[in-house]
Amino acid sequence: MGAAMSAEMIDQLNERFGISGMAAVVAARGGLAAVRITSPLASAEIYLQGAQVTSWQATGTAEVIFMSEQSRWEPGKAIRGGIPICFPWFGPKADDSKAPQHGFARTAEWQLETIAARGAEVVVTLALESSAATRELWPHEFRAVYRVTVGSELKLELSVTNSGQTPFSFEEALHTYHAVSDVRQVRITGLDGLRYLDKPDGYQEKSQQGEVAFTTLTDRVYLDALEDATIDDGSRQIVVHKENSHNTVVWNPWIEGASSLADMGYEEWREFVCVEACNCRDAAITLAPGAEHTMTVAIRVG
Ligand code: TA6
Repeated sequence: MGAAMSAEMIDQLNERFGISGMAAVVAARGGLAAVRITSPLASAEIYLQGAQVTSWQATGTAEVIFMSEQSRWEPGKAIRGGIPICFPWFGPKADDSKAPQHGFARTAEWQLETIAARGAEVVVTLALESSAATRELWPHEFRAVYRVTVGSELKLELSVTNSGQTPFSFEEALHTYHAVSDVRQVRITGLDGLRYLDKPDGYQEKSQQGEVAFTTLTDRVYLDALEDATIDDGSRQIVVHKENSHNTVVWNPWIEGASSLADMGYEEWREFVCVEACNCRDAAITLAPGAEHTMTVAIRVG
């Protein structure tokens, strides 16, 4: 899924959607089309492939989003880092081991619908609709709209509508790689007392005691996780606020996990922690025909 867009098509998108001095559509890494935002409040970058945010930096702060130096920048290949959109399933597809992990949204070419300046903020809207290619993997009619608001905070709204005639259930995640100085110094608060499924331990259900710290491969699905999570790496705090998201996934591959990832540098495992707004497993969303669901994330530097 996804083919490189020609330089001419990118120029046409820039002519149509660009906002002088605020937003431009450019040929970015690997020649892939991206929206580059330089507003008074923040800078950001969003690839049309996967509608993937790959950078957000509020003015006066350091980059908040981690990107791997080894990421591939090829059509149809998942970008390593940023904020991958996992949809319509999370992790491996339950009934098809050959299907792409985390669904097809993050490797699909999303349609740029609007770029709008709202005061000093910039709002970018992208859409993905069911097609012959998506139906081969998932036999449902849908329209997904992703609204990214770039300002002194980063706001992400993923809306899914059932545009078909039969109900369907889906999983979703905004799989954010947050940049940290050293994951071994990170503490995450806001998850205390929650039950979680511990993936490295066979998805055993456990209970979070106090703040989350990292000493090994960590891969957890927190249940009924409705409150803000705060990532503190000793030099700054990143606050992750969610709406309509029942799960929060926390992941760091540690050295052993990172060494098995071809698109992650040897030392990069220390430079990020994933804290992901998610609806998965028992919290999958079911939509009747015509119904819509919106999951929202707001990220700010504390
Ligand atoms: O969100 C955590 C996780 O599900 C991990 O199990 C790990 O697989 C990670 O996502 C990255 O997945 P990816 O397909 O991007 O390599």
